Amino acid sequence: MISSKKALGLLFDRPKEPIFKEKGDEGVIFEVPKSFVAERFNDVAFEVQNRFGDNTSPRVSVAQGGRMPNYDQFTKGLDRDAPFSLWVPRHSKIAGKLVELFMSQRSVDDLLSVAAYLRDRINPQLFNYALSVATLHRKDTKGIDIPTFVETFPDKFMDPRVIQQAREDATIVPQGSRRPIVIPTDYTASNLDPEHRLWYFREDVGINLHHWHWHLVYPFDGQRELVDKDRRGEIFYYMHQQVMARYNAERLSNNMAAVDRWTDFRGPIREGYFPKLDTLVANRSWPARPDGTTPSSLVRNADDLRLDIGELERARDRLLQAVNNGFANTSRNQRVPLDEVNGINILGNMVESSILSPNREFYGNLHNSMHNVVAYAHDPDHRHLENFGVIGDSTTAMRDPFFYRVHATIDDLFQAHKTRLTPYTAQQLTFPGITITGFQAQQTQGRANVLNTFWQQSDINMSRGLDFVPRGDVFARFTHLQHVPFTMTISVTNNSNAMRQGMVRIFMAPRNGFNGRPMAFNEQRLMMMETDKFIAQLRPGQNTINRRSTESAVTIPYEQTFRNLDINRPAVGSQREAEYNICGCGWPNHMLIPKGLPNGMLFDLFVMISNYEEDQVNQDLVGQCTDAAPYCGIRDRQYPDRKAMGYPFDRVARSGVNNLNNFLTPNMGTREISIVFNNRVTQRT
Ligand code: CUO
Repeated sequence: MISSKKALGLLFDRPKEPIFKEKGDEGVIFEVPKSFVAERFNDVAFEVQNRFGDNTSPRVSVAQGGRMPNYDQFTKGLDRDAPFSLWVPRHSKIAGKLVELFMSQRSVDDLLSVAAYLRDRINPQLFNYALSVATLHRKDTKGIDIPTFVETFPDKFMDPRVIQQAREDATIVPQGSRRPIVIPTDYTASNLDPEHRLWYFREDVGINLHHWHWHLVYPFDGQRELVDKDRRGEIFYYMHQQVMARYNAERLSNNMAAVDRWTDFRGPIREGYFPKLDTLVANRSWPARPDGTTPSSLVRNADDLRLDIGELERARDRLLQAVNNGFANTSRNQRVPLDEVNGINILGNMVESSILSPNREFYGNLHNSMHNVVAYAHDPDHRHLENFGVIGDSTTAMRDPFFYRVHATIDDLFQAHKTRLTPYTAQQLTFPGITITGFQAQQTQGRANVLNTFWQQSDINMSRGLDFVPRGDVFARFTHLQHVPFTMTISVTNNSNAMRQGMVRIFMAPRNGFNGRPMAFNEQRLMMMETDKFIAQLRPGQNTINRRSTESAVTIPYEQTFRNLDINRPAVGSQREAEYNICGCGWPNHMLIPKGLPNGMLFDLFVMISNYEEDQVNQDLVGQCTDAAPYCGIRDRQYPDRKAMGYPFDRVARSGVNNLNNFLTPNMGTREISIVFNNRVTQRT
């Protein structure tokens, strides 16, 4: 018999296969009451179970229990085979209710019972989302294996031809003879589309997984205790701001212009996108958006979605007005100051918007509505019965070039607020007694301060998402950017007589801007990509800190992004195991640094050591998922840094500072580095 906790994790496996079909690689049999089996399988369920399971198959017995819901009432309006997105208001309401139902179960056994009952009756993506959110937030479900989304819904990440071939191989080719199926690298467009140069960023499986996971951790609607996380509005701003900084660095690496904000909500959208994805669940292709599509107001009764373009304009203007006033107004007309400490967090909740917005009626729902208007631009009144495009779903949104224009506009609003704040003084930035005397980055081989990037091919096991075909590994091989690992060495003098603790903050940004000239501070600060942050002990006198790129606090390693749960798996029952299974949010390490240029591209690497006593948040982190805190925060805990996210680059420079060098105080250092792109493909070993 296997535990209820393990069984819960298995409910994610092969989302369309019925509950009575064996689950997971071990072929676990769910023994469920007859009433759990969907009606159409009533006559065959137990015969099928006998056929597949033998006496040695592990079993889990699921009894009737828990609060059995009136699910068919609240899931009305989302068919089992429809695409699901949190940004469709009706869907997010349904999801909120389902999460609440899962959260309200009194025990893991009750949750298992309710989930097993519902699994074959409701939309599989809705089920996956709600059960993921519930297992991430319940105290008694820590450590449950939630398979990576790319394994259970591979259709959201890759060319349908790969999935078709995987099905064929799984059925025909014996296990030992299967070869990885290569996902083509340039299948969504040709070089005639200049935006296609960035396919490796937009269509990167790891980046899209990170984004999906981030939105799973930070719901904007539903129960208040799930939404109201420490600084959630600020982290919405910061994670997406960092995506923009990184995307712009990639654009520079491809000799492209900066992302253009979306300012005319009524004009044609220059950038088209043809995703070439199928939805396995809905048996439809994801809709495309031809170049020059003009967005219109949405009147989609089937989705309960009515949205005027004018609402976008009003929301943007009102938000900007609040920023310029320095306060927002609640629905009772009370002023909420947008100050240095809480302003960005409140504004983040207003812009997205989340239920924490001080006045959702007045300030609207700008971010989610922008996604929706673009997502339905090809069929705003549903006359063609088409669904949302990829930008309408957090799992796929980052594939669309227009995603970045939406977020450039959003970030502009946040920066309008940040620009109003008093610049940090040199005194605020200094850590008395601490001086950086040297700083460099070095690969194991080669010249100091030269970093190399190249292509790498890695494999993802798709077997958990290939419903209705025989079990066994089937790998898809995808190509992604990679870099040679490197080590940063920081030399620090501690001139005090005591041990000091420092918070080491590392960033990098391109040296030259889009006009080819060295950037002024206020331009370059927006392109600063956080690459690491960690605590260092500083003895009196000279100190040398070595830090490897694989240790970056911003990123998670490949195995964690793709949740290959069998590799590097910590010992059963160990503390690490509990953490290992649940940490899925985090920028993929293979995208830590930008691509650079074949002849080298100059970047400024930056380090600052601030006083950890001032930055520290006192909290117990034992057993928590702390792997990628800068972009993802820490589960159930406060953001582990008192400073504003993005510090010290979140504000404009003090007067007299016009470039990075003038900005430096003794506890900071910079180093010019070059990133060289090598156009070769290697395979992950
Ligand atoms: Cu993550 Cu627009 O928020 O996508």
